[in-house]
Amino acid sequence: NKVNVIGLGYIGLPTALMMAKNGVDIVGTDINEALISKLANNELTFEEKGLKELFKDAVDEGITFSTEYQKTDMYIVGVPTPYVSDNKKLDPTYVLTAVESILKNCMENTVIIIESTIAPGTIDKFVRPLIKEKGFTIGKDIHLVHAPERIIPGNMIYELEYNSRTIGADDVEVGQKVKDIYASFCKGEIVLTDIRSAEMSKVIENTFRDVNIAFANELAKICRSDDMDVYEIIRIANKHPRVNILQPGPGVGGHCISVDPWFLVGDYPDLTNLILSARKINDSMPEHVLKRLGDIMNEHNVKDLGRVGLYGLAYKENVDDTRESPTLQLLDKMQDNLAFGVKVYDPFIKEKMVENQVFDFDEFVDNTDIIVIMLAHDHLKENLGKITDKIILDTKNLLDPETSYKL
Ligand code: SAJ
Repeated sequence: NKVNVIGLGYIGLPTALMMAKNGVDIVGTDINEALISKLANNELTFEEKGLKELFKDAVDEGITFSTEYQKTDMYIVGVPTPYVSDNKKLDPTYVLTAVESILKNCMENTVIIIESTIAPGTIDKFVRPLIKEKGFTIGKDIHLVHAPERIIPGNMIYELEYNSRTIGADDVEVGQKVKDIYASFCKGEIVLTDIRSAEMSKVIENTFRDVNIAFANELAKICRSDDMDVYEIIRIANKHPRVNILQPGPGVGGHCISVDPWFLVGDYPDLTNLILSARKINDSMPEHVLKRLGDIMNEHNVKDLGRVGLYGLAYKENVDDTRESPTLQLLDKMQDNLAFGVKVYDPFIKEKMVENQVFDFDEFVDNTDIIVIMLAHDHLKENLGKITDKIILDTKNLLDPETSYKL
């Protein structure tokens, strides 16, 4: 049977391609006409290791793309799940719009699989009432499944194939049927559970990482306050068989780790002291970088922010996604505190997003005295020789401590 994948962004597209490559009959649907015409012209919409090859294989296997929802009995929904900026609660609009459109098109006995990350309870609170309101019976006309994605940008294709997955379903038989489809490409363990457990486990996975990064970031601040080398200290502590501290950095970006913990804080405000603190620590890192930069500018008597360059605009290494990027957060803070003019360069970002963005690396280097390494893209590792004579604030511990300032 045919599967209609709804939403062809960072998650929906690789998933659709991977399924198609492995023999599932797939139509990818997105309401964005420009995106569909690009895909139909064999053009990709973002960069990701191995995506081009996978795309070619999927096209050879017959994947098609459309702006229309298909008439079928299985849908996978991978649409954005943003949060409302003031209360940080999930905004389920895109998911609900997709489900509503499915209901207008679907055949009998339809399975709707939601892959988008959603706040625990979203299916009970929003999706079930919508389906009932439209006159369908859940468990008879419509079967609901939550199969949250787990792939990491930068290594998505590999992780699609090898990660374990969770399938939350109301009905074990339906869960098993969906599991068989995912097993067409997924070599990891596929765990069957109920929908709420699937929602919650996905959100706590990202929360776990956020809390652990916050621990590393707090250590960086403690060590800075007393002039200790946090990287050396973490390296030594991690020799302990049960200690595995993550790396401090200029902030936590991306649309997952910096967002999902808020769903828990929003719904359980009295029970989330640790999770809220972690969010605050990670969100404070751009400010910490800014303070470090101010100190370094004073020390070297650099007064003109126009001579400062930020290397990196994406949210992390070797991706072209800028959502919740620490550099964007830093620039926001700068506008409040200091005169503007700082230069920004990122080899992955080819369109203008911020003031004073430079598109040529040599030009960026030639016009700056202080460079803040916000990201350690492979591109920078290959070009380190070009920045050796600069004053460098290295938030990613790429360089020798003798030749650079650290967080
Ligand atoms: N970061 C640090 N220090 C670290 C590790 C990461 O500061 O030691 C920063 C990164 O620079 C970045 C942010 O954290 O700004 C998040 O990056 P990430 O690589 O940890 O994770 P994401 O957001 O790209 O992907 C996460 C993954 N979740 C987990 O590892 C638990 C991925 O598996 C999920 O599929 C994805 O969220 C998602 O879509 O939910």
